[in-house]
Amino acid sequence: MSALFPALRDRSDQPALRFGAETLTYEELARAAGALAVRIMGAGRVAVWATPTAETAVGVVAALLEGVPVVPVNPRTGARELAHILADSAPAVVLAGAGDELPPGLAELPRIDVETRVPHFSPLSAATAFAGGPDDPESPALIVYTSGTTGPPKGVVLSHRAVAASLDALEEAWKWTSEDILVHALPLFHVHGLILGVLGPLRRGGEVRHLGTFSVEGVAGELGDGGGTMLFGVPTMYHRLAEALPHDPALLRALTGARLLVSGSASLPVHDHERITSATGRTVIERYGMTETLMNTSVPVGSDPRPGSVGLPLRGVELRLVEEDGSVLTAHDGETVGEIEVRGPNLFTAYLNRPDATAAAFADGGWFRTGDMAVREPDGYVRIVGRKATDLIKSGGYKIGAGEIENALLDHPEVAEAAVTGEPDPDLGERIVAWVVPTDPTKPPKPDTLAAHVTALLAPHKRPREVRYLKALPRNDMGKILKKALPGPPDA
Ligand code: MCA
Ligand code: AMP
Repeated sequence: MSALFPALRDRSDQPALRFGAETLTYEELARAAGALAVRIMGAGRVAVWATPTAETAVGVVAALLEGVPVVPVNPRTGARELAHILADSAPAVVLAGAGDELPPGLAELPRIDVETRVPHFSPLSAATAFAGGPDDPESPALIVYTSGTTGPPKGVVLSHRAVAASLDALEEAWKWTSEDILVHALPLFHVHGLILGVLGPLRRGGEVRHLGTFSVEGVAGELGDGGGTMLFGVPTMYHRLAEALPHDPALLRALTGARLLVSGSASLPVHDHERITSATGRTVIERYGMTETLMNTSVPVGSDPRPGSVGLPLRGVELRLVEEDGSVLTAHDGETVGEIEVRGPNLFTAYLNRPDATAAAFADGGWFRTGDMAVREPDGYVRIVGRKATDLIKSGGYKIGAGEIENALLDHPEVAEAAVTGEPDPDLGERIVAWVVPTDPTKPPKPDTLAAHVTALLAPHKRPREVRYLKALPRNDMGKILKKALPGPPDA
């Protein structure tokens, strides 16, 4: 197939990556990634300790050049989640920054410290960097873990074909060029931050500037006058920007001066859209994607503002709405709700080691069932109205399964029964609420104790933000927990 990052061949001194004070030009990236690619030659899979650093970007690019599948690992991952990912994906090597301390499980693997400063090409590293990746577009590029309603996260196998197709469809929808400088602060172990946010600019031959962690000041400093032309963020980030806008003239200038503001991973509330547009005159463009499908739809650049809409299917993506019984909805009436199914070159290959789950995810004809419920407007625009599974929570743009948190809570000795729900939250979209029946009702576990317990086993973003105590969970005759019968929030 054609190279994923053709700009590496130009050996230019154009900036490719900037993480804080560290900048790598395309020439420097080609040298660093080429040298590393040679060192991982023949490795089955590599885990990348996905800190928000240039080392992560170099590690991932090297593996893609060499055709070695990458498993990005959340550097805040808890012990149980990490053990599952390692057992499931069986990486041969871990790539990390020189100073990174790795947790048990990863620390025992053969390790290569990623070097970002490599002064010369060797003949082999140059050949690898310029060859640009495996011949077979179906080769696995990345395995990204994503939560389901129950059980541990599933590894989504994404091919070189899927990555290239999705990024190229966005080139068209967003008029994305090598002139663009993308600013973001997204984590690098998911599709949004890593594939769109790092591989996207590199495929275009443009630049990515990563802020390390999200802050309003960081965004204000890098966009507009700072040179950044595009901003990618989850709705929680745009909500925080909307909150700050009325008293932050630097932010106002920055957002007004950017070419493109893109939100995704969850729906951006209309109120936040409106606050940003009325202050800046700019429209935030929403796009809709999923780990399994990469990007499906986007509001095209230059179209009229459509708050609440995720736009039109991207080039090459077929999208339909289906009813519960599988029949296809033909009405584009803005009212009839159906489940979104998609088909196209952007789709994943399989769930790793899970042929059952892979088969269940597809309807006849290769249509992937997204689980997202939507309507289509008469002009074809898609509006997402909800999700099929109530046990999937989107908090801060992260997808989190209620079941994995319930299992973690039940492992705490002071918890006798547990249920987890998502409740509306103005900042996070949804916040995780744990309903707990204490083992000893006179000594219930403290909320912080349970949050720390879930953080240690799973990840900080999966921790309950609130804990409510009950004498018993509502259950039906079969003993199944009736989440709908749980009382509302105290002030509801
Ligand atoms: C808090 N912290 C803790 C604990 N509590 N650490 C350990 N133990 C605890 N008990 C730390 C955190 O590690 C973090 O540190 C800080 O406190 C705040 O953490 P948190 O509360 O999680 O932050 P937040 O305010 O909730 O974060 C908001 C956020 C974040 C920045 C918007 O949710 C985020 O980055 N979301 C992006 C999600 C995303 O990329 N999703 C894409 C997947 P520190 O301050 O040092 O960080 S969806 C996708 O890919 C599809 C394809 C799509 O469509 O895009
Ligand atoms: P993930 O599994 O983490 O890749 O998250 C994918 C899910 O995020 C989708 O199935 C949607 O539910 C949600 N999502 C992504 N982008 C949007 C958006 N722009 N509007 C609403 N939901 C979105």
